[in-house]
Amino acid sequence: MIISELIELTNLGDDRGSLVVLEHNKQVPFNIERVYYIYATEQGVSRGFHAHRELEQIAICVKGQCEMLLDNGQEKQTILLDSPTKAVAINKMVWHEMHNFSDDCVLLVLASDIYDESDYMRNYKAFIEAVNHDS
Ligand code: T46
Repeated sequence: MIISELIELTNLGDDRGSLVVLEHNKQVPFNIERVYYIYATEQGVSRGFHAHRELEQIAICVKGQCEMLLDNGQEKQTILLDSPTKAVAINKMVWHEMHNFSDDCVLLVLASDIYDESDYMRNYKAFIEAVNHDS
């Protein structure tokens, strides 16, 4: 099952190099309220392990690579982000984990809202109960 389609971004580069754009209402289906990036992840470290109640996000490895595991409570999907032209949407109520970061990985995330810890579901059992209750 596909939980989230890989988004192929267009490289607008030329003989000077590469340029990729992410724009509201084009590649990004929400107003971008926050941007953050994860880098220098230690070998063997995995991150994430939560779902968001309302937040919508788009993630891109602008350098290096990592794997994004998506879990909607019924199915799991792993997406390899290994190019600055590949993006994945992390939709609300999708449990996500990031694994196998390369040493040089820079994971850029665009988010639909400012940081709010109360939007996080960090308990997997509670997440499963919530998605099964809503379906
Ligand atoms: C997500 C995945 C893809 C803030 O204070 N503000 C922020 O905007 C963010 C993103 C984090 N923080 C604080 C909260 C924690 O004390 O930074 C610390 C590390 O955050 P966290 O453990 O949630 O990091 P990850 O890598 O597990 O998850 C992050 C995002 O938090 C999360 O929303 O979807 O990346």
